[in-house]
Amino acid sequence: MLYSLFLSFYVYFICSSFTLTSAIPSRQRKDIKFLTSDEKEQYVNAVHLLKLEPSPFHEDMSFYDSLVLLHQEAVKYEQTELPDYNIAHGTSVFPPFHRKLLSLYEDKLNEITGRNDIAIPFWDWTDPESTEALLADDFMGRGDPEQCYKVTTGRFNEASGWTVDVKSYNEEHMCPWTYLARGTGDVSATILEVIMATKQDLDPLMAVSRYDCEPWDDMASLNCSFRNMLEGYDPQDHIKQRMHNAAHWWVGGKFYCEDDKSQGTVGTLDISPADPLFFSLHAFVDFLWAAWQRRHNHMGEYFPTGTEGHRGPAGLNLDDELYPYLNYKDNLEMMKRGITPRDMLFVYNLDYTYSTLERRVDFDSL
Ligand SMILES: [Cu+2]
Repeated sequence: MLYSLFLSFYVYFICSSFTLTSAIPSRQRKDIKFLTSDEKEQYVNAVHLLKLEPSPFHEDMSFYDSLVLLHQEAVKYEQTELPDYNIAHGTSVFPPFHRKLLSLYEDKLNEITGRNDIAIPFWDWTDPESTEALLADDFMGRGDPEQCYKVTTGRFNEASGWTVDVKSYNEEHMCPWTYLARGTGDVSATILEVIMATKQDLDPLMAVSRYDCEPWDDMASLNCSFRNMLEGYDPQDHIKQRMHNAAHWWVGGKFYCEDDKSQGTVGTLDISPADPLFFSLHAFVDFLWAAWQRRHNHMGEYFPTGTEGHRGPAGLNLDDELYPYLNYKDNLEMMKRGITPRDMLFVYNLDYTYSTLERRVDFDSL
């Protein structure tokens, strides 16, 4: 009985995934709160190794720091050779840009450890239990309010050798430390309203039937832009930060350190991946995209498509190459799984899935 149930799920999955060629990927991303201590240990050790692995993209840099730099390059695109090209945040390519970044990260974690089952554990930022597991001593750890939220516990504190090596390009950056900082909820130094999503808030998100709509940025109506709602902008009120944006603000924090305004690593947009917590935060963003695709049978839906009548600005269309990945076209590792939004549409093509998707749990009952 169980077996036939499994088989029917499996057949369903084959039929519903247009480009599926093999069995369920060996990498199953799951909620941090369900990780065994062995799995946590493996993951943490692999991430530390990535910080030592040389980068194939940038000279004299570790693979890990190279990912931070790619993110930074996307954020400071204005100063680049493609000034009219569109970027990774506040636009249609927000989900595929980050799916690519996570894929580079996860592929390499497996490669350097000789494994094929290391998957990014996701932080369900609507669930206090998941948050507890995230910040626990055997995982990410916490910031100390007495030391301007310096991360002193967990597996990435200063004592464990973790360092922040990419500096923010923002002159007045407020995260100057070589160690991680996490304000976790202290946003007393910002006028922004940080509204952490609850499980109930995911229902209206999942109900939006269209991926994105004009003007393809943070002003896109939440009635027609799943992407903008997921990212966390409110076109009616820019003070309000929700969903993904709120998760960044909440973990990073914005607080007073002595008398200066400061912020944590994950709250500093350009270098936010310098905190490994970033990848778990974004794995949940990615999960929500995958769940939404499944929910609407919109596996391949993406806007703007770039076709007549649905053309968006350069850099945002389905077959446009994502910035800044397009600058690394001569690198095989970068190009292996493609660099356009179209290449990023199916998680199976990237060799991973989410355990909750496999069980076909309906989103309402998660
Ligand atoms: Cu980002």
